[in-house]
Amino acid sequence: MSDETLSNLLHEERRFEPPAELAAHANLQAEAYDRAAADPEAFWAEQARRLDWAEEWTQVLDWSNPPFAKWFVGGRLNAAHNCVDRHVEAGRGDKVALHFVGEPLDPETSGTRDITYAELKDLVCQAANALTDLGVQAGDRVAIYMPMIPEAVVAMLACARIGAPHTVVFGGFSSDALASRLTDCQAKVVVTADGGYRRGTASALKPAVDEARTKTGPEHTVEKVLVVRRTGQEVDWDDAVDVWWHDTVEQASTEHEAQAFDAEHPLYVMYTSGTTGKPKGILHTTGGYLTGAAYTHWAVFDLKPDDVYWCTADIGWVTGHSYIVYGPLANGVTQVLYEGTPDSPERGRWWQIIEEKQVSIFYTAPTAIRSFMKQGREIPDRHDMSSLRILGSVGEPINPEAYVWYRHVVGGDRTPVVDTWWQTETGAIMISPLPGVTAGKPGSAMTAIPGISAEVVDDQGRPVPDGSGGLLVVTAPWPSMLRTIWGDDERYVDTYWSRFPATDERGAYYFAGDGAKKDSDGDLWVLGRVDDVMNVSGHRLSTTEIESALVSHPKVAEAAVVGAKDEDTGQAVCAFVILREEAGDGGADIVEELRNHVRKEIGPIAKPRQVMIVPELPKTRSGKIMRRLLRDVAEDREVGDVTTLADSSVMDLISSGLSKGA
Ligand code: 6R9
Repeated sequence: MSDETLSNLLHEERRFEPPAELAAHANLQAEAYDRAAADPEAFWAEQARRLDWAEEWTQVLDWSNPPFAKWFVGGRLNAAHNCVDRHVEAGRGDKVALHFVGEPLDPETSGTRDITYAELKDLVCQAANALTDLGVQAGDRVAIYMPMIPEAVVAMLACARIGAPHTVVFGGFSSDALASRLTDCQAKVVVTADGGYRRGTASALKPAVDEARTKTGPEHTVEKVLVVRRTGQEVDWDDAVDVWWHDTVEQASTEHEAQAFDAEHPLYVMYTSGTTGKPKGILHTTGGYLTGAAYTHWAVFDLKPDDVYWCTADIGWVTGHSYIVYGPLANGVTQVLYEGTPDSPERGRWWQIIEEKQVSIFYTAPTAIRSFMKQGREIPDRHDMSSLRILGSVGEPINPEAYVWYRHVVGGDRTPVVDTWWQTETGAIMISPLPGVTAGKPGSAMTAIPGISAEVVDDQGRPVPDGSGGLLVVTAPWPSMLRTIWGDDERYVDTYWSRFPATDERGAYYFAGDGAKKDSDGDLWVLGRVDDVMNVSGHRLSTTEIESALVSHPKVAEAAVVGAKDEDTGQAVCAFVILREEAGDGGADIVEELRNHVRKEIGPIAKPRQVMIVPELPKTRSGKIMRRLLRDVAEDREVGDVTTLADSSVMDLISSGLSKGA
């Protein structure tokens, strides 16, 4: 990364000190960093004691066969017991676990209700009994393909309870995507629903399962499909395979003895896209993962017993696993579970829910924040959100302007913003401010949290000096790290551990695939995937830097930047921009205005060759911009595979707008 470029953009002078009250009572204080660094294993053992163990471990970490880690060796526990039963046993059975808010406003069909920990325990026990009756045993894989309804959480915990690793497939994925996952992990049972609600209408799920079963090839492993009746729509039925949730789970006993499993027993497989077409099945195990999820949720959100927490992710994404199901429930929190979209039936829906449920901790993605910025602050301003005390961000680098807007408009300038960097592979938050300790800088994920060792290194694996950029690595194993790629140990080693193998001086580093920089204070700025780094005339430019520069222009709501092949410069900067609503069409000179704005903000080298004003950007279901598709447009190629887009028509919208000469 050229230092010149970096020092130009990352010139962020704004600092937000933690509110005094929060700092005084923060769960973690500044001393935790040194304490954890002095003896990481003792620190992690302390965190593991947040959980109930049936048998304590004999060794905190076995790293004798890197990169295959074993944490809390010999320990035994049950994840579902930790997320549910122990809260009931401690007399907190009446506490609300889930404020479920169903999508339809009609109370008849919405299913909107509160579920206490005692009720959740009964539901999980019933589902565990029903799955056992369907033949599921410890070690068998169960796929979950469901809308965001309480039964999805129940199904996950029921699997955990009986030691059957689940694989949750996002409900918006196609039958092909589902089939490839069912085949890869050889699922025995699929839990699904007839359908779910989306923007007020019922949309079907079960047909995709039926179709996927026909595509899973000769070694067809799916024996049973367990179906929740959610929308009441017509479904095809195969008596040999399909069973209704209400005929089985709801009839089952609420008594179920949770058996303890080894700390390294597989908890779940979560598929995530890699650089090749075949998705990677990221394997997480029980003790270390649950320790990481519970500890980070407690520390990073400064969780207190009376908090009302809301994470807007879908459970089909790792954020839903760690920060809706396992972390929050292990910590016994009250949380909102919302089935719908942010803008249905009207644009203020999220803010209305925050007001109504008195949400105090809110965790969402930059892409959502930018789309609210685009709509203008009048919409959030209609709601009283004074219950909020901490805001979180995850999924992409948050542009400084979006961070400041989030803090100011949503948080009323009272709330620290925690920009949390982590991955499906890391299982839990790795780099983030601590809300009661860190003076936050807009756009920076700041430092590795206590217990985690991260570094920015050059191509040789040498730490870069403050003020320069390089590759983000994790330098020591951590409890919630992935254990392997399901069925493919070699790919696990190649993908994550071969870029910086062990040398005489040090062990191997975990290569995260992200570029990052250390600013002059040594704080970290994650710059996005390294494949998003462009090289323009020999200068390395980060897409995020240029996007942030564009978003800092008052007319811009959102921007995506790609490097397109260029005969002269190797690559050239191409920007796709969505304007804020109040900016209208931006005026006749909008393109030049934006090109010059980037030139002024970063420097001539970053001035986009092209700026295209578009109505939408192509995003995955987890809100990440698919730059690969934009690169196809920028390089005038046929647009590639769009099956993982949240809305596959977006590319048509973009192409048709551009061909009309926009
Ligand atoms: C949790 C999650 C992981 C990738 C990661 C990085 C990007 C996530 C970020 C961030 C900058 C943050 N990412 N959080 N980049 N700042 N706070 O998103 O998991 O879907 O596996 O994506 O997302 O590029 O490598 P996952």
